Amino acid sequence: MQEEEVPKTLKPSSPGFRDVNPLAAGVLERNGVKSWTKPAPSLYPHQWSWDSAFIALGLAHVDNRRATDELEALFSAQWKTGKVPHIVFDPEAPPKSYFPDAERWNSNGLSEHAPSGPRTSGLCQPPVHALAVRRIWETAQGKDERRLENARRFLRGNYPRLLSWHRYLATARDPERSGLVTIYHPWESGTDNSPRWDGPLDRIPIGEVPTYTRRDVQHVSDPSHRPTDEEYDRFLWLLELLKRARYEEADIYGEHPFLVKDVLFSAILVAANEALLEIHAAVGASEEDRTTIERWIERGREGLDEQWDPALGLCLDRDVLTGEPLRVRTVAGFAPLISGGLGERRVADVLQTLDSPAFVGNPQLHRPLPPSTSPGEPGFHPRSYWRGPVWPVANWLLWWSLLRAGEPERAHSLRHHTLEELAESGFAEYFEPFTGEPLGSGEQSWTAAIALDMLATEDAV
Ligand code: 2M8
Repeated sequence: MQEEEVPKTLKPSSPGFRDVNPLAAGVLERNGVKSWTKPAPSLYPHQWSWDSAFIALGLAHVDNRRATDELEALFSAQWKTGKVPHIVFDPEAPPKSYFPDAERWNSNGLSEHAPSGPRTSGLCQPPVHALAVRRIWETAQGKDERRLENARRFLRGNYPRLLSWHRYLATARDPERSGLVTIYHPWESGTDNSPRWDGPLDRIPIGEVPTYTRRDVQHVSDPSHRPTDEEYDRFLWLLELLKRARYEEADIYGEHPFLVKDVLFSAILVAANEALLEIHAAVGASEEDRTTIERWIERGREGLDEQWDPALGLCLDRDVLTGEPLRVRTVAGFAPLISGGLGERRVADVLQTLDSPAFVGNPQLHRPLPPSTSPGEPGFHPRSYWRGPVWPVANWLLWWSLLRAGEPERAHSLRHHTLEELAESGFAEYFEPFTGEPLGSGEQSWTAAIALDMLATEDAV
């Protein structure tokens, strides 16, 4: 059994967290594979979509070339439909190191839309990419002409790819034009075993799943940090159904048993569309495109507004098949903050929930950082993956959204406590909320990447 490196404990934090910066850059360096970066040393040996976006965002501050290469590698595997696949497989990764592997997905064997070169999964993940492209552009400002020209060229090359990616999400994934993105699998949400998905998953009768061996549990010190075998059976059954539909959107939409409007995914798309508008302006694209992107933003915000639950003070996912909201309190409920454009009243409502004992105001927390699932939820588990642990990458999303919403004090607190957690315990994948114990993989790339981005951003308070 190969065990993941125990996260390194960093030197005690110093003012400004100076030690964190080189250590975070070192994690990204060590996880580098050719021109892209794997999410973790052994647990995740391929390229993951939203991880790469966060990684590029962090790399933009230390190595612009690697930041652009990261996204170039990912987008070279974009499907003909515009979909950016959630995993791009490395043919040279150690055999049997990750499951489900390229053979099990068989996406290019089943779908004419899959890219002919790189082998990929058949799903996608939240579209953080435009935020990373914008960061690459921002960090090039004020630099020498060559760097600026490289960034300009990169933007020009990637604008059409981003546009077609967002168009895919706004159409194939939202045939109802609700402004909300439909996901086909919990893996698409990125919050795989979140109790958000318990209700819709429980209703699905599991059929015959071809035998398989889990590889993920071999890479962590304790399998209880990972999803359970029952959850994996459900994940693998949904994958079988997607394969039977040959990853055809219309067929999936007609018969798949897991179709959910994901508010976190949808809110990230709105934020990404805002970034795309800036990229659009920088490359001087057409008026028609601008109108389209503006319409997507407006529709996204309206759709999210309809999912607001005043009693919980959170935004809720919706099960497309029952039409019912999924009443579970998780960090995804802060989606409106991420999509932005809120009135004062809604901002106040969201902040009240964030500060409440259901989240950051819980007196038992090790640090005032949001647990991925509220400790008050029956599905909460402090050590199990997206069922409760604190995820630095989720902290980043809220920190960035709070800054944008003009809430520097709360943003400062999230930044400070996140960096303090990493300085104390290393760049783990996630943390136990009541003890701060590092869990999952050590040396997780996106944890290091968000630290670099937080460190590079002036602390306003
Ligand atoms: C986790 O998901 C993968 C499947 O995609 C897994 O558990 O094997 C999630 O945390 C996901 O959000 C993340 O992108 C991925 C790689 O870090 O790991």
